[in-house]
Amino acid sequence: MQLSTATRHRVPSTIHVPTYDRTGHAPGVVHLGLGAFHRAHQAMVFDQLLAGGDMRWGIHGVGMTRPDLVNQLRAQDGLYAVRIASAQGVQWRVPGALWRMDVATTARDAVVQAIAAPSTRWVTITVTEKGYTPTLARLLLDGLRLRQQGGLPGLTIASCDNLQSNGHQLQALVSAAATANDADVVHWVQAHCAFPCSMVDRIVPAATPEVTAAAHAALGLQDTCALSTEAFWEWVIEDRFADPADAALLQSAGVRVTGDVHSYEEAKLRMLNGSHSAMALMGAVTARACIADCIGTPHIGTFVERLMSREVAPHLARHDWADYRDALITRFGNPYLKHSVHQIATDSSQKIPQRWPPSVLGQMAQGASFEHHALAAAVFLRYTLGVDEQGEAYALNDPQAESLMAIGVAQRTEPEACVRALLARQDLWGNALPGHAAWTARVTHWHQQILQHGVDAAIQQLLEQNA
Ligand code: CS2
Repeated sequence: MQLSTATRHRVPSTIHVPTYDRTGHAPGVVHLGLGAFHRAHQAMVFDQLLAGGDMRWGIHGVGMTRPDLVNQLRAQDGLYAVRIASAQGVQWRVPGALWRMDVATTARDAVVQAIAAPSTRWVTITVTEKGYTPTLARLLLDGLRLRQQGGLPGLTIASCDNLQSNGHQLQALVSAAATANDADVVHWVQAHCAFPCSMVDRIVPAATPEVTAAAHAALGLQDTCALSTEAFWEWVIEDRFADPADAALLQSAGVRVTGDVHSYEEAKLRMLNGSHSAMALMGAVTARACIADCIGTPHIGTFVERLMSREVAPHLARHDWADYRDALITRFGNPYLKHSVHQIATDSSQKIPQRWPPSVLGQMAQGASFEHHALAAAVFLRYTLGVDEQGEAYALNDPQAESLMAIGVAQRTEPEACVRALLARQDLWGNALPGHAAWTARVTHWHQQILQHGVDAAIQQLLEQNA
């Protein structure tokens, strides 16, 4: 028997399930990018608001391309279990905020209509770094045009992806996609809609069969959509809403509403996500499956601690970085998460630009060492070979996979030319790093060490030299 509205009363009473009416109201939120993250993060915040009696936070969840998850969620009436695990213990919860589901590619009109629905107040977006395309902007513009024509109120449109100044980037994308015919909509959007920047944080790995089996055991019901996450979560959002009263509501559910999202975004992208990318690439090349395996390896753990303390922290506006760093190291080690290194290495070409270059440039400006980042960049080049140090092949899952592999393929015979070719790419490193002599020299050095002695030996050498 499967989890659904009809069976939810069978869930053991120790597990929290929604008791509010999930069908009598129209959704107030359209979420674009219905993946694991949203379901274990924002959907749980909205679940709290619904449980408190404010029925405006039901979600119309939109998968951008793939129908499988949407179909599975529909079969369960939008219900799924979340395992929340930390050193303090393990707890399951079934959030109830997901009320409708669609796929943007096959039901585009339904999504446009949802954006234009009178009940809709928010659009939240997690489409990943590579999802910020004119297609996304067009989808929003078409929905917003209908709202304007219908004389409806504006929306809060919140980008929640791991991009610096994500709200500004989204707003710029929408304006850039507008044609001469859209002039009136763009004007209306500027006057009535809000694009707050926001930083969202919770580690939510793609579900594994272990999680599905654990959900079955805990619920006594099958749940093909179950997820596993950590107890920690954070959502920091700029105080810029179409309806200013939302600030207090979100705060009541534990969201931090502030005028200064920037310092949180910056710390998260460079400390958490920057370390994640470094560990993911190291793990992929050394055949370590999960982030917990990486951080639990003493020399990788020390490398990550020093990367954050010595090369990232000096350039952060967030002063409590030492506590943040220590909390991150504990979070990375969470044994329940089984966060696959290959999942995080996915789309590295889209992630590295936000995560590493700002710290490298910060170090250069102070005449300080950027050895840890240089080694990470060298591991990235080694990763493009598509085969780990045990000889096992893996796929590069990246929009730039082809061009990266074309650069990396000759690295054993022409290592220096390959380093130069990789470091020349402005799409990865920005304008200032390509051609930088000392940066190129240090990446070349670590790349040689990696090819000759392996990633682990290179890391150990770095730690000894910079003790
Ligand atoms: C990860 C993030 O896959 C990745 O690139 O670094 O998904 C990370 O787990 C989240 O940003 C944590 O909030």
